[in-house]
This record gives sequence, structure tokens and C-alpha cells, in this order.
Amino acid sequence: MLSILRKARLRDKELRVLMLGLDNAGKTTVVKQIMNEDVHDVSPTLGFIIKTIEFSGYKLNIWDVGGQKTLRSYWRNYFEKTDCLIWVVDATDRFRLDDCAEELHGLLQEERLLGASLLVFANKSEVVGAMGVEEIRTGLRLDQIKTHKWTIMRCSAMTGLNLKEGLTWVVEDAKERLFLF
Ligand SMILES: Nc1nc2c(ncn2[C@@H]2O[C@H](COP(=O)(O)OP(=O)(O)O)[C@@H](O)[C@H]2O)c(=O)[nH]1
Ligand SMILES: [Mg+2]
Repeated sequence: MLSILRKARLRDKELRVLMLGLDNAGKTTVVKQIMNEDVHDVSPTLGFIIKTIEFSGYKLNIWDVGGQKTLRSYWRNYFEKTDCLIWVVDATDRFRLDDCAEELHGLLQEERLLGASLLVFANKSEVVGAMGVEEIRTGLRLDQIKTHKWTIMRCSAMTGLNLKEGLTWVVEDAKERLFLF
């Protein structure tokens, strides 16, 4: 259910976007590339960073939260009022794809995230040998997700590939919801 408050925020064209995924997936680099900041100067995120950008007439408040195992138990503190969850996957990390699937499905059980849509970014896709969208879709068991509206896109935080397309999906999804309620 969309709360009155969330509806008001949608009308104000303000969205809360939560960037999550395992450590080293490229979350901070994605945010930097979106902000036109230097993508070569990224260090592991301790705690969280909030960046606000204007996109397509909307104000996106993007929360970049540290993904290390020790920090994952704190994720739930950021769930409230999330409009869209961007799940960033390291497409070169086949070894942790199972771990990644477990974390994602666990996350989607969270009651406080029920209103959020899900964008899966298959990041680092410019790397030769990186997993494609189909492999990640299967590995993450995305087709089992019935509780959230979702999509998956390949992207590269390094080259900027598909980052704008991803944000466009986020905004279009928000617009649709505004019409629905
Ligand atoms: N080749 C490549 N490397 C990337 C890409 N995005 C991030 N990285 C690298 O992956 C590492 C982790 O990135 P970071 O943004 O700190 O990941 P985070 O822990 O999810 O915030 C860094 O060395 C980045 O330079 C990408 O699209 N392509
Ligand atoms: Mg980070």
C-alpha cells in the first residue's frame, strides 16, 4: 500500500532510491557516474551517502549504503519509504552469484520494502567474459519474484552504459503508480 505521505512525495516528484548489492558490485561508482564525478576515485563505502539529482523533472534521493557483510544487518534502517530498490550485481563475479541471490531474496521478504520496485543492474558488463542478463536473471531467480515489479538491465558504471536508461525506468515506474492511486 502506498501511504499518503509517499503519494504526496510522488506528487512533489521526489523519489527515494536505495542502491544495494554485495560489496564491490559497483554501487558507489554507479552513483558517481550518474553525478558526473570521477569514477576512478572510489573507496569502500562505510555507512551511507545520500546524493540528490534532478532527472527527467524528478528529484531522486539516491541512498548508497555499504554492502560488506558486517553492514548488511543495518540495511533495514534505510528501507522505510523506498520507492525503488536498485540492486547492483557484479556481472564478473560468478563465484558470489548464489550469495547475491540469497541476499536479494532475503531482502525482498522485508515488509518495509513491499512498496518498492526493483531494478537489477548487471554492472561491469563492458568487461569481456562478464555474465549476460540471462545468466544473471536465472542465477538470481528473478522470475520467482512476484511481490515486486522488477526489471534487469546490463550496465557499466565505468562507461555509463544504460545508467540513464535505468533511471528512466525508475521515473516511469513512479509516474505509473501516481496514475494508479
Ligand atoms: N570494469 C568495471 N569496474 C567497475 C565498474 N563499476 C565499478 N567497478 C570497480 O569495482 C570496484 C568496486 O566499486 P565500488 O563502486 O566501490 O563498489 P561498491 O562496494 O558496490 O560501492 C572498484 O574497483 C570499481 O572501480 C564497471 O562498470 N566496470
Ligand atoms: Mg560503495
